[in-house]
Amino acid sequence: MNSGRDHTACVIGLGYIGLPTAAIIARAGIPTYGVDVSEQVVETINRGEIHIEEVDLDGLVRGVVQRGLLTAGTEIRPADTFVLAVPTPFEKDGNHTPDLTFVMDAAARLAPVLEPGNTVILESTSPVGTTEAMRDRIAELRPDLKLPGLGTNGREGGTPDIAIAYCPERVLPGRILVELIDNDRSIGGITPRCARKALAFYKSFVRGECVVTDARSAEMTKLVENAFRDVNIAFANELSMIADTMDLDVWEVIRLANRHPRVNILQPGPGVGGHCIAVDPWFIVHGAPEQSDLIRTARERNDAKMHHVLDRATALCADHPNTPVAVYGLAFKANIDDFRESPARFIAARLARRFGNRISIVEPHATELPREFDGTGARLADIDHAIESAGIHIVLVDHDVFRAIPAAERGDALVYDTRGIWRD
Ligand code: SAJ
Repeated sequence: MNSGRDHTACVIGLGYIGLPTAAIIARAGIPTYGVDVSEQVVETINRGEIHIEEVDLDGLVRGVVQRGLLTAGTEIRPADTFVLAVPTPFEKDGNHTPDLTFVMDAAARLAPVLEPGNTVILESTSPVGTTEAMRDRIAELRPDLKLPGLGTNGREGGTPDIAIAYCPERVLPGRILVELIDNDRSIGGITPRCARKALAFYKSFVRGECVVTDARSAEMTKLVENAFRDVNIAFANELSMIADTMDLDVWEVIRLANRHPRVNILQPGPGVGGHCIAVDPWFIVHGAPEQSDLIRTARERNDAKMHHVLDRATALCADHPNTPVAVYGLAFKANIDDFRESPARFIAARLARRFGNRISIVEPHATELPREFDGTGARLADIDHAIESAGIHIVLVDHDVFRAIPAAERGDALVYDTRGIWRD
């Protein structure tokens, strides 16, 4: 692919993945147009500003907008390569059924602007078969185009007009800009030719190795990566619950076990949060419910850990009436300001509702408490105040600033440390 001015990209969905991706493509010199349904998001980006927090993203977006390489709008426009980075949540049926509405809607809005020679890439985490379903939706709306993997589509042989591929991202929040460039990528074409076209596109801004495969394998790879991590965290969380009943220090046991050359146990915590690891394994379970016992059980164990922590924290507070309690952390993991889908936030809010003004929440990444704390009497406190005033400390997030609190400062207060950061 020619990454010069004659090639253009259109990124659909300007969220946590779409915006950084659009900015990186633009920085590679490819004029990029970003599309989002939110007018506010579009206006913010066109001013050179950002609506999400991510390390170094502000400067990057400002730069590419100023240079005219990134613009945003609410309507899809013609381009050479389209990248779809829209959400794939669950349906609201309580059964963890994948909701593909955003992908299919984006495909339907994209179909009218497609021209022969275009490449369409789905990046959203998706159940196996979604890329083909997206292709089928486009085929319905554009019978004039020859799409890949559909035989001759009523015509004689020849090369498909459009290339379609699935290429998942695998970036870690807080390191998105680095990992977008340095991580290896799976490039899954509906046909090998589709993979080749998508490969050429990613090669223009990815330094990691781009490994070519088929679309269904690439879809499953993404789900498997996060299910692998979920199962391994579930193992650590289950160990921690076993250790609690046996009165063992789980971190000591893990530290020792991990000295085995082929053992690498992850860290227990108050449950698994975020928008990926707690969600994606269900896409596998939904696709093969009879065969995915282990993956489903791991999910359930990680959710159970959150309730286990809540029960123990509640008992600790109830057993020591009138003792002020400091709860450390609301984020879904260390050193980020993302409080969505966070077990810490769930546990803290339940404690606040039960114990009211005894509870101080310490969260350096928050300027105010989320709405569910309204009326509970709980308040946001700084670290110094919490350490000096609380008789019970409950650690839910392993932010570095919490890790750095020396044992001497905590005195003889009671500690429930779900992250194992205060073991000194
Ligand atoms: N956690 C533990 N113990 C651990 C590791 C993590 O309790 O030893 C918890 C964290 O506290 C957090 C949750 O798991 O609540 C998820 O955190 P994470 O750092 O494992 O992952 P995410 O959700 O930030 O990002 C994951 C990554 N996937 C893998 O590492 C396989 C990332 O590479 C993916 O791109 C991302 O999901 C995604 O978008 O799918």
